Amino acid sequence: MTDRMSLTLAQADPLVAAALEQETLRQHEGLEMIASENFVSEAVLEAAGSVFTNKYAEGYPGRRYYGGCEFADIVENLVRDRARQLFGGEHINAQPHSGSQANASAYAAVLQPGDTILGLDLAHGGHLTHGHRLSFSGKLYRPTFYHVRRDTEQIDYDELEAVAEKEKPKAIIGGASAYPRLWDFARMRQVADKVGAIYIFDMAHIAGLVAGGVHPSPVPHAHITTTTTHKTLRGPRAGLIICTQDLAQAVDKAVFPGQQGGPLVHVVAAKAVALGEALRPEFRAYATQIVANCKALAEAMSEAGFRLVSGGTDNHLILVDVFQKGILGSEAELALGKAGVTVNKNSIPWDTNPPLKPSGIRVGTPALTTRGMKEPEMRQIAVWIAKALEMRNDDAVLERIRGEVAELANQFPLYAWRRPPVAVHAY
Ligand code: DSN
Repeated sequence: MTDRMSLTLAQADPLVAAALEQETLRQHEGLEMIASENFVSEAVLEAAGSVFTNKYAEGYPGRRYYGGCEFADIVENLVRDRARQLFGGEHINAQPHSGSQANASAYAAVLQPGDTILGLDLAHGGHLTHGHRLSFSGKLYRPTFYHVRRDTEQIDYDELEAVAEKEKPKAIIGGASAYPRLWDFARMRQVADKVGAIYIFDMAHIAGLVAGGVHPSPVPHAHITTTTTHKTLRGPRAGLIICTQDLAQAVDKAVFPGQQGGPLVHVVAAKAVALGEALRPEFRAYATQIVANCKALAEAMSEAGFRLVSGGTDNHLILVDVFQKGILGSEAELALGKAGVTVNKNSIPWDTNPPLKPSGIRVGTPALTTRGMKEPEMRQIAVWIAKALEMRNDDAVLERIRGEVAELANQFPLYAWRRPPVAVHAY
């Protein structure tokens, strides 16, 4: 070991250490309401920052292209076993580095370039990898789309069926990144069977709710289910694939060597830890509270006069039509950021504004629920959001709200090793 190898981060690289310190403070002092984000446990963090990062393990447990993989095999097998226990699928691929790579692998396993796919339009809540023209999915395959209905703003399954019959897709893709309602998995599978398509469901946003038993599961219906592990599932930033046994070999080959080289073994280890946590009874209570919090937030936002897309929520997020009050989503995101509430601007279905200045914001409860916040805090937060949006051009008001937000956040501490200072940190 050279001397430099044993330095702490602060000694070795003060610039990175300072950025990390600031990010830690930001996470502690603000209210994290980006629907796709969460806070992992100390155990997940420890596994993700472990010496497994040093290991190459191309191949699969028991069939590696490198020596010294016996402990990598243990953690990868734990992911497979725990995911099977949690979600009930026949085969698990534990290696995707991300949700996008999980989707790319799922498609590569069952499609040829040029094949037609049918996914939810990004502008209606879908995801880039479900066929958007700028994503590999829209370049490599021929994308077609279904939408939400204008009246209910919920998935238009009749349209989906009509498009499927006309376009004869090889794969029908379900799942979304900004959809607050339940899915009709059985109806989608019925349509897929009718037109001879593979049914792929990307449950990235709702995986933790499915694991916690508070959301129906797509796994019994879909041929392939993909997910990220870092959203409601509260694991490390990564992906996972669940499929039927007959597709196992094609999926495994599509991940490695098709899409990826060596798995990130430290992240695989962290996935194992997170899945172990999700199997515990406390996780059911956590998932239940995410949804209860979201419903409380939805109600309070409605009472404050905001229109919610689809009128409410069944899951962990709401989509607020702020443009109905003459506010752009981009303005709302900025004002709320100044007030210490982190959300993202988001298009709403049938949006008349462009994606960078859309009509909505997406607000989610998974991260704050991890901090232990419940319905009363959600109602208080709705009051702050309404006030910050009304006074969006008054920096003094936003700064005052930021102080109140930090006070609340400090009552729900995150990581024990880094308590925030009492005063609001200026960054
Ligand atoms: N970018 C993620 C989200 O925020 O929903 C989806 O991958």
